[in-house]
Amino acid sequence: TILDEIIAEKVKEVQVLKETYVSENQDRLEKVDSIFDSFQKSKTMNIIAEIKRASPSKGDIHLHVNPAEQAKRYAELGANAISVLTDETFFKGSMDDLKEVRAAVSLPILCKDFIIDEIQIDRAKAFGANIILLIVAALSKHRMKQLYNYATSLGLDVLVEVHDEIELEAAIELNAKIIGINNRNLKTFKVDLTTTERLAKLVVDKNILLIGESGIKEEKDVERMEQAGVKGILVGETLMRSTDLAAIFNQ
Ligand code: IGP
Repeated sequence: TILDEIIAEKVKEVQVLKETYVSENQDRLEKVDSIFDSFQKSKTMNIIAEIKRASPSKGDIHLHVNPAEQAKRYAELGANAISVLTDETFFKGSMDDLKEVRAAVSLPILCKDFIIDEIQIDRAKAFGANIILLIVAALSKHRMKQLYNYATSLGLDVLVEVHDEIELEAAIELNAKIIGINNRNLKTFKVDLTTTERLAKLVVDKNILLIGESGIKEEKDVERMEQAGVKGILVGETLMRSTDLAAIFNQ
């Protein structure tokens, strides 16, 4: 599957990173509050707006976007956090995109990548991320737990991504506080908003923050996510393709 391919590539990247990465000075980084409380408390839907140049399923989306300008625009229009796709090989993003976004906005930033090693977490933090993504489908239970504990020990929020009932159970077992329900199956690329509707119902613990991810295009999709009970949505393609962002955010 594509996910296997991506993970194989990440294994190589991590090898190189371990030989070359020198940790950066983090003094310049500002502290931002965890999204957990602010998202849980707010009465309206929280939006995590994504910087996504391209994807394996859609090809180029907005390849030459200026990440800092796009993030500033998202922030002005009321986004609650920014997600930056940092994978280079499959999504044409970069850690420099993340760094530029960090310099441009003071919102929480999600480093959106396929994390399989602690060194990627170190780097995400050093480049200014506040939240990292861990994908249940991409990790063994044991590694998931290690990486989760490592990230939280560094003061990062962790968005634990699930796509089906079994993965959701693993996330709950892990005691994940923030769970993202991905409407896109990373193995087949099929998008189905009923994924969030189905899985959100199974989360009875009110102390878990739920985020609906992927395939959100129209107002009625946002309403469906709201009805499903998630407190936040992660939107990439629709925002990246839009020529009238203000109209979308004002809906
Ligand atoms: C955004 P969309 O359909 O709005 O562009 O989706 C986001 O959910 C998607 O980019 C995503 C993703 C991921 C990308 C969700 N989980 C894991 C890469 C890896």
